[in-house]
Amino acid sequence: MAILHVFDSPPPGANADWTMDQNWDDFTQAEHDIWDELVSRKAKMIASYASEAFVAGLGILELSKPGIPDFRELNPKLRAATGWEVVAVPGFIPNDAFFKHLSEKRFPVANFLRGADSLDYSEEPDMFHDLFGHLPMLTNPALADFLVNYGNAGLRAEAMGTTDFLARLYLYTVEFGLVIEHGRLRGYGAGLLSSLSETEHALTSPEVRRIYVDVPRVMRTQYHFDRFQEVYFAIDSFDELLRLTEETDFASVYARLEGLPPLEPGADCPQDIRCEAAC
Ligand code: HBI
Ligand code: FE
Repeated sequence: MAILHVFDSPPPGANADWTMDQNWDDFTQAEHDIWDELVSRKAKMIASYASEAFVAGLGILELSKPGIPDFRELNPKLRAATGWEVVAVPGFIPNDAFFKHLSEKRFPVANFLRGADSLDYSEEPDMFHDLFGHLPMLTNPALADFLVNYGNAGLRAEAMGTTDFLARLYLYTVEFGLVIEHGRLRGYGAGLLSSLSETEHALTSPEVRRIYVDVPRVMRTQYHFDRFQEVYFAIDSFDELLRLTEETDFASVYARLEGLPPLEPGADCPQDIRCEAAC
């Protein structure tokens, strides 16, 4: 499937801020069935490999209930947990609009679902990735606050031209992050948990680098778009992730990194602290 849902300006049906009606009543039975199949394919993997916070969030939001979630039912549950809500958008939206929504506790959700021919892999983030992958963690207060800070940092980074550095932080935490729980390694990243084979690779492969998160190190490290990551960053808790980002002056990190070449995804750094926890 080609990348089809990227826009330069809001398409018909979308507002100036890129939001649109979810039009839940327009989803077909075939689409609800695809959703149910996607959920059932993930269940075992989530139970074995996902963070407790993710599993708790799935329960709070009842995301495993049959059918595509109706935002009119979903939003009251999410709001009660952390004050966040979801808004439907047509697909991949410009950085500034994306950051503004996050800074105001609105998580943009692509309003289309992958086809029955791409159940195991969707080239584009669709509503299954956005809802099932991202929303559970948005019931976690620390992760939810982290994402507000990320949105605000994004608005500043857009003005400074340093979004690429910041985007790596999102990629290596919100999309591919690992967390240590009760001495065991678990996944909480939405991009990671959307793939059983990448989750097993990230948590168990001896080839993979698993290191403790370090903001400048993360922001300097390039990532893969089209294959498994070679490095994953682990946190001890979501409070730690939030604290780290609150205590780091991103502007001075960007200034330092501007003068340095980026690191390859598989780079080895002497300062890296390897994470020894097993899955
Ligand atoms: N738009 N819908 C959507 N989803 C994203 O994850 C997203 C986006 N626009 C910009 C963006 N992500 C990223 O490039 C920023 O996080 C850097
Ligand atoms: Fe995502």
